[in-house]
Amino acid sequence: MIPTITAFAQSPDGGRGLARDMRVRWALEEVGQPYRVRLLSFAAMKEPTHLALHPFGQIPSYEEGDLILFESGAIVLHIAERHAGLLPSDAHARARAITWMFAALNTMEPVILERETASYFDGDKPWYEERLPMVENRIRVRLGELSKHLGDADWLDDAFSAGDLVMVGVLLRLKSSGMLHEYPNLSAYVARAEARPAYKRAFDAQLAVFTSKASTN
Ligand code: GTB
Repeated sequence: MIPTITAFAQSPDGGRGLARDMRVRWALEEVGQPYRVRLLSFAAMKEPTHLALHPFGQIPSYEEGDLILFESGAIVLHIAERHAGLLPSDAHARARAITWMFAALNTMEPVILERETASYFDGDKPWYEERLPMVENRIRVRLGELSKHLGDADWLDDAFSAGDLVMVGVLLRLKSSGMLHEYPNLSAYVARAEARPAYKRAFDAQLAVFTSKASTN
């Protein structure tokens, strides 16, 4: 059964692949699973039809027959469990890969999101410039720890896994900040992931939504 995911009809990031449908597209591409995309306006995301799929009225959602999922991490895990290619078969290695998914979402993403939230909501406040270095230092603590763990390895735990996919999805949100460059092994890690053919296919697919819209406007 071909699953259907939802994504922004008008990508606020201009197709830079930062919205969370990108992780799901990438996972589907890694395992070679075709998928359909339903594009939603911001208004449609809050309408009952979509709220029946996603209680928080967000993207992405995932429909596969009578299975309906939301939360990008849960969707990636579902895809990884159903198809070969994103989770090792060894039980311990599999548990470690899932641990890295949680680490990306629960340990890395919150501090990275705090920086974005501060800029969106408090960027015009007089104390913003004073607060930003504190927010960025909390990110640096986590990046430093992650960098130390990665060392000179290619991936977080031996072979590429869903843990790397979600971690890179999170780290990409820092790309425009320049902070990743302070950790050359993390920059190289992200670049290695972006060079994967499945990543490129997913990136191009989400970009096409934006470029095809831009060309008709
Ligand atoms: N925890 C959920 C998950 O992982 O799936 C979070 C889902 C989420 O935040 N979805 C966002 C959304 O639907 C889109 S990805 N927002 C609309 C709303 O909440 O009403 C977040 C996002 C949005 C925009 C950019 N950007 O422009 O760069 C990047 C990321």
